[in-house]
Amino acid sequence: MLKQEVINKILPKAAFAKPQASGAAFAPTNIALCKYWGKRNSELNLPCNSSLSLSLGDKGSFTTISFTEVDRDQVFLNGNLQAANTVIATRITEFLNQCWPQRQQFFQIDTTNNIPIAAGVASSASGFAALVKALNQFFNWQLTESSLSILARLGSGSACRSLWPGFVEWSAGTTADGMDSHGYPLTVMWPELRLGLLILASEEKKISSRVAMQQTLETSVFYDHWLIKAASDLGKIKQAIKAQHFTDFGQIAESNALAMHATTLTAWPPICFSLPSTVACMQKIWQLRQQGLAVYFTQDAGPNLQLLFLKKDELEIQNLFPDLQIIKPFEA
Ligand code: 2P0
Repeated sequence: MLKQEVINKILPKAAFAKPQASGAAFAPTNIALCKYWGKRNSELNLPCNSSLSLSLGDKGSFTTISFTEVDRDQVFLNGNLQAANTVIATRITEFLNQCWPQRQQFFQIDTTNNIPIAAGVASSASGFAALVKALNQFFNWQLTESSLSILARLGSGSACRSLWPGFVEWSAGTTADGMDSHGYPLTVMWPELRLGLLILASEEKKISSRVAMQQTLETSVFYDHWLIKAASDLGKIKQAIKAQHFTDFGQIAESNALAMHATTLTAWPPICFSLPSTVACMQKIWQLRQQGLAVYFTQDAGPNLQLLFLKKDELEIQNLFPDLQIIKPFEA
């Protein structure tokens, strides 16, 4: 199995021989500004296109890992034991089985997310990133950040960007084993940048990102155009970040999100992540921009929007969107 070969390339020999008492680590949630949408290899979560994200400072997952005497893995989320058949427990156990085949030892994994699940921001990204960091500490692997990023990607694609704060690029890579497909931090800081979480619905998604991106790749006639635009957007947004040119930055991010959603709408069966309230908020944002306010949005695989704006407009935007949860990605 290819995944096993990749894991064997990354982990040191006798990787599980010398456990510490426990491992503990934090990883931030990230929001993509140039989206990852579509895989060239589903087993390894290798993307068709490179992407770029912004980590949400101290908002994310804190995970501890230790051995348990119980004869199966125990996954606690925010203090609550998750049933073994839940998506989260199954994905973690499968991942641990792949890292350590034929293991006789089981783990207790405690994850606390300090961003509410209802916020509609993916927790699998920070969750898998924190898990591989905690494993790295527990077994004293001393892996490089790039190796940790590859390992996190095998759990969930977007997790490979959650190893660093700030802006992170995930290079799609070209090799079959994906050893060149991992995150790279951008050195740019942008202290005035703000990201607002606009929660429009918190019920569970009807379709997972994993299924939706595959369905899109297989059926949308726009998919090839998406790949061309994704490459172009990535180059342009890196320039806008470097120049701290906010309106270019916001426009590229918003346009990229809308293009991703255009591909899902043109998939068959069609996938529409937006609700009427999502569209109403988009129209409100477009109207505010016409009135001169520099506010843009991005949208993940769900109905919620994430607003992009600068510190100087923070008060005005908070008044316009009273429920907005404002994140300062570059301020403690
Ligand atoms: C992203 N999303 O770049 C894109 C944009 C959602 C919309 O990555 O199958 O949970 O585990 O690799 O990473 C969400 O998909 O999917 C995602 P898998 P993942 O953030």
